[in-house]
This record gives sequence, structure tokens and C-alpha cells, in this order.
Amino acid sequence: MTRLVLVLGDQLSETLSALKEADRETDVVVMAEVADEATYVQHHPKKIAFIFAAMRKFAARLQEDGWDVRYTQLDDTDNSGSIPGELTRRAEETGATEVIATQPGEFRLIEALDEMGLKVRQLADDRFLTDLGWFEEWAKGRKTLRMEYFYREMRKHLGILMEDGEPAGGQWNFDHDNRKPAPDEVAFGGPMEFTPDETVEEVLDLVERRFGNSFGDVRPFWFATDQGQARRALTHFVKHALPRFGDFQDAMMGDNRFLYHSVISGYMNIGLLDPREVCEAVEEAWREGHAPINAVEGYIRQVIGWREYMRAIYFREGPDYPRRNWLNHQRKLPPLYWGQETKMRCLSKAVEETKEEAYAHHIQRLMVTGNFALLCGIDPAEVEDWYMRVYFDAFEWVTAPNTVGMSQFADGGVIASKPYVSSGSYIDRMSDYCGDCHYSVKQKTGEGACPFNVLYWHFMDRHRERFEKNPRMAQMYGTWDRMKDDKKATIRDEAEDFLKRLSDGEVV
Ligand code: DLZ
Ligand code: SF4
Repeated sequence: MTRLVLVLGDQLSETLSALKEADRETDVVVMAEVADEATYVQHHPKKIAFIFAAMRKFAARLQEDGWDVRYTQLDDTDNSGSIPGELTRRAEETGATEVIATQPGEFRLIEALDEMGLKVRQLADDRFLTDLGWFEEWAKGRKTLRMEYFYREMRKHLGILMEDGEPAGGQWNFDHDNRKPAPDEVAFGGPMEFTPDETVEEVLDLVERRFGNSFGDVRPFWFATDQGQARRALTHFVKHALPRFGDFQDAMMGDNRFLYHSVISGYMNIGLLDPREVCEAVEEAWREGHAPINAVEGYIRQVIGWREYMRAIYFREGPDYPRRNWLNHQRKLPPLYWGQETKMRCLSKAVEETKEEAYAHHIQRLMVTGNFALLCGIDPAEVEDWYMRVYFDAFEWVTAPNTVGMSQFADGGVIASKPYVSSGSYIDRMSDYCGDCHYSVKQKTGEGACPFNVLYWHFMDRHRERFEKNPRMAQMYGTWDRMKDDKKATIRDEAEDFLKRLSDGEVV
């Protein structure tokens, strides 16, 4: 009896549980470019092109390997427009009555598959390294679920960066070595870029035609779109950037978009790279003496720590998680996030790079666009929606915990022990943005003062009841309390004036 095997646009791995379970002789693989997935949020055109191109190449590869693949292109006249619709159509075509799927990375689609007329078996996504049942057990009875302790368990369990049961290099975490400010020069030319082949060019034309009015530039396009290219990009990173990745992982530069970042998150998130092979390549670089422990440990923590932990939190917290709003922030996302002019250089750079690349590195996301949104009290649902839309690596299992949890503190502290907020001085320390900015970062108030400076205190002041008992914030409340009343009043007035002008759409 023929069964359908669903492969979604972010499930492009030959080791996918649905493919492992299926029979190449009798089962039929269904892949579909559909309007529902391409428009349920208005994705960056580069993100759509990346996914469609990789889907087409993956389908061709499965076909070469002997699979019967029924592939629907977006422009096909009989395209029903949704994943359940395409499964129903292919079931009628083949007589199949059962679907094998690997569980999607989003509750919306999990529910849509559950509600179908066809019988759909959703298998665990074992490309992630965390068994969600195990996570539940680990989480049970803990007052807080801090990533660091989860990460240590993962290191032990997977045997990554371990030596005789002890952490390699004698400690679990080398983050204190990873906070160097922007260097004068970067000795890395950036991630490996790939010239679009015929398949990619066709997709770029399609996306330009259908989604050309969305925020973001589809060309130039250089992402890897198959496993071979993604592996070359990984090797290139390990060889040329990894040794200095740790030192400068939190630095930001006006004229260097990538510093020592790998830009392979998207490749992992759609299945072109397996997190295990990424960690093995990175660990090997340390064992061979090519890269220092602070770089290797810091990188591996992102992959088997943060990435896994975020996904486990998403599934543990449930479908309401992306819409939590613990701080009751209601302000609309200001137009500068969509490219409206701003005099704040850090934001203008982060948004410009996002528009052109569908990428910004993690500290731009957390401490520039995220920090600014939190300080201004933007509705976290709007912030989450923005991150979902603009980044090529964005899927709900990662953007919800990253944005709602870590960046906007809208989950009330499930993920973070304190909000990630800072004044301009943090950005000044870690970047070279401020020197060329319209605003003065050293100036705390008054005409021309960096807006982050007053917004920071305004945030602390307006959320005092929620945060003053947090031991990690006590020192900052002490500083605020020692300020003279007239200075506090000036800060409050100037922050409110700024927020009003921001909401009125003025160029700030
Ligand atoms: C993001 C995305 C887009 C833009 N398009 C498709 C598509 O046409 N077909 C498909 O199978 N998957 C697509 N995806 C990925 C899905 O949205 C993703 O599988 C779910 O959001 C779950 O992570
Ligand atoms: Fe950003 Fe303020 Fe620095 Fe300007 S001065 S770049 S607004 S932190």
C-alpha cells in the first residue's frame, strides 16, 4: 500500500525520520511550495528563495536516489496553496490513505496535520539532539531552567568536548574570554558565497515576481542551497574564522557585517547541516590545535546549548508562548524597523544589513534591535513577527524563545534571569558605531544625547516593581536612586518625548 511521505521546506535531510521510516519502493514523497507557508508571515524574499531553491535541489537528489517525488512548484496551476491541500491532492492521485511526517517545528502546522482527514503519523524530529521527554524530566522540580545547566548535561550525555568525564580545558564555559570589543581589522573575508546555478536563478526570478514588494532584497543571493555547499561553507568557517570567533563573538562593526561569524544557522535550521557534524568539525579543530578552547567551547555552546534549549523550551511552554506579554508592552513596531531613516547609526546599520542579507549576527539582534524594542516597550508579538519575517534562519521554534523569551523578557523569566537591556555605553564598548553617529553616546541627557541612555533608565523606572527585587539588578536601582530628583525628571521627560516622536513616525 502506498503511503505519502511529507518533507517540509525546513526538513531537507536524508536522515529525516519520515524518510527513514518510508519504503523507497512503494511510498511517494510529497514536497510542495505553497502560498500558505510563503505568506503566513511576510517573509524576506531571500528567505523564501533560500528555502524554495534548497527544496528543489533536495527533491532532485531524492529522485536520483530512486524516490518517487511529487513536487509542486508555487506557480503550478493545480497547486492547492497549503500543505494539507497538497497531501489531500496527492492522496487522491496515488490512492494513499496514510501520511508519514516528521513533526514540524511549529504548533500551527502540527495542528493542521492533526486535523486532516487523512491519517498522519508525526514522528519525532531526531535531527535535534534533545529528546523532549528527557527535557521534561530534567525540567521537573527545577525552580529555574537555566541554559547553562542544561548545556552541561548535553556535553556529558553527548560526550562533546569532554575528557575523562571532565569538561575539556578544565571548565564548562569560557565566556569571560569572549567579550573583546570591535577589532581594528578583521582577518576573515566573510562566509563562503555561492554563485546561483540555474535552479537558484529560476527561483530568484519567481520570488522577485511574486514577493518583490516585501521588505528585503532577493539579489545578490549567495547562500548555500544544498548539502555539499553547506558543508563547504562549514569547512571554510572552521578553517578561516573559528580560531578568532570566540574573541569577537559579541563585537559589532559598521563596515564589516559578518566579523568571524559562520552564518550557517540557516543551513542547520532547514536540514542541510546536521548539528552533530557541525560540533564534530569544530571540536576536531581544537583537538588538532587549530582553534583555541574559548572559540570552540563558545561555538559548541550555541549549537548543543542554546539552539537545543530554545527548541525544548518552545515545545515545553506550548502554543501560547509566542504571544506572551509579561511586561504588557503595547507600542507598535516603529517604521525604522522597515528601513525608515533613523539617525541612530547602530539601528540603521542593523536594519540595512538585515534588509540586504536576511541576516544580522546575534549581538545585533539582541543588543541593538532587540534591546531598543524592549526599552521602547514595543509589543513583543510585533517584535517576534519582525524576527520571523526578516531572517533566513527564522522558524517559530527558535524565534519565539529568542525574541519573546530572551530578548523581550515577555515570558517573565522562563529563559533569562534578567532583561537584556543596556544604555548606549554597552554598544559603544562593543562596536565602532558610535563614533560616526549623529548622537553622542557620552551625553546622558539633552539635545543630541544617545537615545539609549534615557530609554534605559526610563525602562528601569517604569518596571521598578517587577525588577527591583532581582539581585542582578539591585546595583542599577542603587545608581538610579542616588540620582538627583531633577535629573530623574529630565530623563523621564526626555524618554517620553522621544517615545512620542518615535510613535508619531518622526525621524529619530
Ligand atoms: C518557511 C517556509 C516557506 C517560506 N515555504 C514553504 C513551502 O512552500 N513549503 C514547505 O513545505 N515549507 C515551507 N516553509 C517552511 C515551513 O513554514 C516550516 O516547515 C514550518 O513553519 C515549520 O517549521
Ligand atoms: Fe547607537 Fe547611541 Fe551609539 Fe548612536 S550613539 S550608535 S544611537 S548607541
